[in-house]
Amino acid sequence: RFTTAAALEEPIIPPVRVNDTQLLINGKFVDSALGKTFPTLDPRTGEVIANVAEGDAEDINRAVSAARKAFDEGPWPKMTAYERSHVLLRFADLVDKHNDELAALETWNNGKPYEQSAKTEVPMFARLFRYYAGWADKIHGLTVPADGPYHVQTLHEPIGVAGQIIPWNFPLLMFAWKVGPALATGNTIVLKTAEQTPLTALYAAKLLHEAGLPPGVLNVVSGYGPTAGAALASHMDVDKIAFTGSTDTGKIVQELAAKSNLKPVTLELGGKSPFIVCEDADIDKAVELAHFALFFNQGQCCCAGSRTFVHERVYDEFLEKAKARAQSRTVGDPFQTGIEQGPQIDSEQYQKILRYIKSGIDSNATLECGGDKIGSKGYFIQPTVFSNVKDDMLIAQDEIFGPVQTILKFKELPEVIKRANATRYGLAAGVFTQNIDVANTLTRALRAGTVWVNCFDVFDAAIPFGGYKMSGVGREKGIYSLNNYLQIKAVVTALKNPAW
Ligand code: TXE
Repeated sequence: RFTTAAALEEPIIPPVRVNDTQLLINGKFVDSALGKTFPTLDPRTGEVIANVAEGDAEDINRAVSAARKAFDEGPWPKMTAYERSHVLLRFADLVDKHNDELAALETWNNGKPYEQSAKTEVPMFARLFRYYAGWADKIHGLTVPADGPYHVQTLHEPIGVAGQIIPWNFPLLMFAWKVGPALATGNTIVLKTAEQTPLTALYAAKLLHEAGLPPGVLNVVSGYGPTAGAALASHMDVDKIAFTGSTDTGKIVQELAAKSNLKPVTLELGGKSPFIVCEDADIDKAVELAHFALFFNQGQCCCAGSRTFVHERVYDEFLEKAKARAQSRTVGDPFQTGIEQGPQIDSEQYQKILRYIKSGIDSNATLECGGDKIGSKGYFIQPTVFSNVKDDMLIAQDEIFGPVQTILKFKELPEVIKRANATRYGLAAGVFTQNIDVANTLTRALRAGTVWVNCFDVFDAAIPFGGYKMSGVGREKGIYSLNNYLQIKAVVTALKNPAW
């Protein structure tokens, strides 16, 4: 039931207005230093939504100076933790109030279904800030017993100016994963948004200032990676860099950080996550969740369950149902109700996905359904399922980042463990079984930062997320994310009268 190409010719007018936008530096919207702009596009049509100021190295310099001043002179790190927590809570209330505008902007700029933006992602965005608001006044060090007449304590201090570079697949949620912990721990920030999706971060940052964030604490620079992004990663006055994006760019960011001031780096990168369906699994549930694990967000998830391993005894039944489910997926204008899948983000990703589909066909995987684009406008792709996929095919090795499910057959547990782990990635895994021993074996054997058992894509604010191997460095969300933004200072004081 694909929306007809004709229906896509007349896109629904989004329920929100956008003006041309500027950079947010030191609490003010300003033009870029060179006066450059770039168009931000509607992925439904490829047409321009607005022109956005394009930040470059000089704008990063201005933003870093503002963040530096706000850190060194305050008031942010010097405010009480309770006051900082309050700003984040007030912001979350404003997000609730502006839920529909934020959701409309997110969908317009990214192409994800409006219902997903409005009912899941914007509420989750507010939830994340409430979660981090809760941490702000609960961060403290230890008293440490030492050999000798010393009083030893640790102070958990903010690290300073955090540089953050985010991608386009979840513009608001990536903002929250980065900005939330950095603000809760008292840091100041320069955030570089993805060139495809600059709009919601600017709007959210404006609301943060309305909630009482002092100027200079959060600066948002729209712009491209090799210019603005690289300037941020290599800046000598940035104390920490956090990045989400491709593994290749993650390597560049880490190199730039090392070659400049050796700033610590956290990276959240690509994946090729296995989704393992054992012979005793509840097949209908496994089919539905394997479908969700791959097709959610147009397949543009770093943790997508993109290698569906199915036990040979249930393979035929699973395949038939997975194909039927993909064929019933509703694709169309993301502003229309009941739509499960909108367009891919941009022409580059769209072409990349179509090339992978061709590679699957050329390497003799069986194309069960889909396999083509939809319409001539925008970046819509049919939900596609390949069966008979072998481990050495490119579609089983590379991150496709699109609506393409690849189904592989397995026979035995040790075999599937070995094959599931035979990847340079290690972000996530899904396990479907009703046997507790099989589940326990798999959860321990799989080399991945998250293993979901009989569920997938459960993203609570408190659950840490991050990758093994080339899927990344460090963890975001949860208690672990706070450490990314803290320095630990040991204070050792000699005791005059140790006996007391
Ligand atoms: O990623 P990039 P792209 C994967 C996915 C996708 C592929 C390419 O497989 O198909 O990456 O996507 C900034 N210095 N993921 O090209 O380039 C860039 O401006 C500093 C997985 O969009 O990694 C943007 O803000 N920064 C992923 C951010 O990096 C640079 C989400 C991500 O862009 C830079 C997105 C440079 N030299 C894509 N070059 C996930 N883990 O969720 C680019 N950037």
